Amino acid sequence: MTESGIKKVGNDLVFSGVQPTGNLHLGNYLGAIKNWVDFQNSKKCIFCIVDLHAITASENRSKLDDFSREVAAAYIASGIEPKKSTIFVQSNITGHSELAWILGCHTPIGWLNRMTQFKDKAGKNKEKAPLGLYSYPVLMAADILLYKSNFVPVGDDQKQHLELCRDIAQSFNRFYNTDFFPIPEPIITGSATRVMSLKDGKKKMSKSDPSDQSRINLTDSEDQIRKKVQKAKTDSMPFPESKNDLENRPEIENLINIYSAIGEHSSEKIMQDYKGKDFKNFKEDLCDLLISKISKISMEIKKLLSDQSYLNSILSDGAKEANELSEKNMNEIKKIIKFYT
Ligand code: AQP
Repeated sequence: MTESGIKKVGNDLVFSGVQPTGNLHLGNYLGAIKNWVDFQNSKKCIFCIVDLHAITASENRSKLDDFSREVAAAYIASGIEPKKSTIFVQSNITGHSELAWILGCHTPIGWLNRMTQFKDKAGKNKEKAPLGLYSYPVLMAADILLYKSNFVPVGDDQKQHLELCRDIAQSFNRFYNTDFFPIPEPIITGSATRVMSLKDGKKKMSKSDPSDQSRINLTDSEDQIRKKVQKAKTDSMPFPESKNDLENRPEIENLINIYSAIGEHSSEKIMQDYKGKDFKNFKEDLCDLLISKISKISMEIKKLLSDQSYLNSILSDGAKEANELSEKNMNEIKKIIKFYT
């Protein structure tokens, strides 16, 4: 049984993904990729590059092949080992879109209408938003359920989509009176599950923010990291001493959370260490920490990107592995539905 008391089926399998939309940032790393690494030694892991999701926004529809290799390089540079984990590009496996259609038939429109990411991304132009953006969470459910995944490590922004995925899996299982799909558990861990913009602590750090100053990219140079952290918004109040002092200070809380996640110290310890000092000291130490972690990743990404044939071979092997499992599961799903074969 799982924590939620639901019977566990599936292979103890971990699944997650990132869109190939360029500029992977500290939020993607701390909220997602960093947390994937530890699973590799104990569970079967599948890490996807979700290009079908990327094309839901017109501005992301270019350089998908280069950006896919960039994400693969970022995975490997962050510690994902192709020998232990399956790394592949979503559009290489037809099962994702096939299952998305099937699951869409088990998803009431009312459930999709509650999705806040669609509301945020479509904005006032809802009528002109593409159907793909609206049904994005159904495709995400298909990504996860196609492999009968049990655990999905993601950032906090994906929590609602994961809850929907669980509802969709249960809706299918109930309708066909089966326990075929596991009910996947979201894994949202670490002290930086939602990294915020360096310029506005109420906004999520995001690739699509027009200001590059709002985020630390995994490919930023030491100099860029230093400048961005030094310019990151703070305030004129003293360094906080306890959690109570963080109230209404989202920018400070964000920087402390980043320090905590990168340096692996509790936020309480950080506040004790810096109380009474000014933000300059804290920011200098934060820069050193970030540079020691991110620069290594950044250098490794550059090295990997200079060997495209290596990256292509990882993605081709990964697609073969993913396809084997996808075909097996799709055949069983078709039998459950009683499609003519
Ligand atoms: N700011 C964040 N803090 C913590 N985790 C984050 N993630 C994204 N932003 C943060 C996590 O990264 C994984 C992959 O995300 P994605 O590439 O699929 O796209 P996203 O969540 O839409 O990321 P962006 O940067 O905000 O992209 P745009 O600007 O294109 O919408 C997910 O696990 C996500 O939770």
